[in-house]
Amino acid sequence: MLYPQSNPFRQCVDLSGIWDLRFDPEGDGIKSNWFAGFTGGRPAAVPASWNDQFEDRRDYLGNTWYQTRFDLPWGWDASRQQLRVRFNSVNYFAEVWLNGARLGQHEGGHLPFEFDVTSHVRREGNVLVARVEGELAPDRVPPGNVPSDPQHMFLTQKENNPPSSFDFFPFCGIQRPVLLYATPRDALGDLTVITDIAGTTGRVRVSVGDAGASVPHTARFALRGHGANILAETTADEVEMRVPDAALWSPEAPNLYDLTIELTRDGAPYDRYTLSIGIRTIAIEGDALLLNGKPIYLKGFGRHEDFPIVGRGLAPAVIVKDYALMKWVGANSFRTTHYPYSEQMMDLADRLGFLIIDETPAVGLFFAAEGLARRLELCRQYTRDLIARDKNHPSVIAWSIANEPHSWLPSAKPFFKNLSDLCRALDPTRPITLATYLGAAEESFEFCDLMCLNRYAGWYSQSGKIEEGAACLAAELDALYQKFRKPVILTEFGADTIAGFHAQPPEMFAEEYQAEMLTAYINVLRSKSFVVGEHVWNLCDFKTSQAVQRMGGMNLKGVFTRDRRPKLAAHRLRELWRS
Ligand code: BDP
Repeated sequence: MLYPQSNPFRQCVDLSGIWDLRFDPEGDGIKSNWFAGFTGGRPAAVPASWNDQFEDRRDYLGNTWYQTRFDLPWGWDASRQQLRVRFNSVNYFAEVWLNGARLGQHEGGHLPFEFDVTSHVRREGNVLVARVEGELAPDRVPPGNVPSDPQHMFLTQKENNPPSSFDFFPFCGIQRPVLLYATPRDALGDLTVITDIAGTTGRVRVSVGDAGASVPHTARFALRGHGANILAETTADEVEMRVPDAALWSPEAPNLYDLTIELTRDGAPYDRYTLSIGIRTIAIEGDALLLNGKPIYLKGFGRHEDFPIVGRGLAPAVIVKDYALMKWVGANSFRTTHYPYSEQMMDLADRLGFLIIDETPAVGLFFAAEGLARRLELCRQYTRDLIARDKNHPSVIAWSIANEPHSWLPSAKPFFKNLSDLCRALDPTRPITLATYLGAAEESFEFCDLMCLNRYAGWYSQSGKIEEGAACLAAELDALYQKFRKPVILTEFGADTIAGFHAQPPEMFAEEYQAEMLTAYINVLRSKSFVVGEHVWNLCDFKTSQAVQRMGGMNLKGVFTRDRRPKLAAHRLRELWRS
């Protein structure tokens, strides 16, 4: 799936702005034909979650209608172009109409979907309407409103408001831009780029998907950058380009090349697309994670797309700031906890040299029989869509197929075998992982190349006892490695911390406690040769459901506050990671 772009053959406009929004708790919209256009809406920002824009609907997750109007830009022509509307992310469910005609529906937040509108669009006065809802249900992914018994999960969800089975606020709405875009008929539909290194030569294999299916065409390729200008041409669907003395991509030198592909018919170009690519390899050998054949150690964070007022809405300035903060601390990586991040976040990782463990929205999964087939089908859809969207990013070094599944029932294992088989078939070039709290009891590590462990000894257990917590961690890491003999990343560890609260000797919730706990953990991790990375939970404080352990509806494990001010731990990590 190619991100829309503008060039002499393609055009794209962003429909973001102030839309009309109407809450519909009684479900009146369909019978009142709101899909053809409605009145009485209130102004609402797109992209943004709706929850924190208004005073009256913070916890409301139900039926909600959005509407905007647009005219086709000058020169666009539905009789010779293909026009589409693309939603980059709507949480959780969307049903969409254009000028009263139903375009379709989509389930699952955080991944893009689009509709061909060529036959519905008018030159002027188009009305685009979406019904959106984010109700929490056991057969959705991520699930919510899950019964609290051992068949389902371990902790009761009823004590959370809203009752999610995950620890972040279930923000709803059109959370990333909505794009209207035009391509030529028979346009290039997809590109897959796989890179390899032979000595000092970079090998770039490009396959073309869906190009000009109905007409004969020739594809011309140009790979440019770092002094290279390599050209190739083919009528087949694949080409390999060789780059002598390639400038490899790495966190220290995130070198990118521009790959331009042009489709021609009878010698004349009719479509063009340019993609930034990085030449690099990623592999696991023994206990090591290798980037470009050399061992690499991950230092970084789990994070959330979360900011006051916009909720989970795309906020480009926050993305830029978060990268600046991560660089300042000395991080080189992060995991997209617990759902795919925006395309803009991914593009900047390529440019700035961050390594990403790219996670699907499969958080809080449980394996009781009811709804299981549906949850698996959704996870398969997310895996396919995530790989289709992110496969060409050099920054993506692994796929995470779940976070903290409640996987003690026997049905968990076939579930993850199924998902990891799918993932490997779609992308044999990247390691597969999942993040667990079960430790060595996580049977599905059998299907993974890398093991991600989340640990809070010294916080939820061994509370107030940092040294005992660290000893516990050391023993668990050893047990895990003994059982599976695969490299480990500690993908979560941390402590809730109230900025400005101090205690000496360190006490839970004080800035000193967080700094000391992270330090003790890092000392343990550095003593284990099979550990290949450490991701602190979390980069920033973030909003979650209200619960007794979540003061002010916040998870306070950030080393920065929600408005991005450093706690003591940020300075401590900076010392540890930059030295
Ligand atoms: C882990 C989850 C993460 C939570 C974290 C915590 O993976 O989403 O926010 O614990 O409790 O279990 O802070």
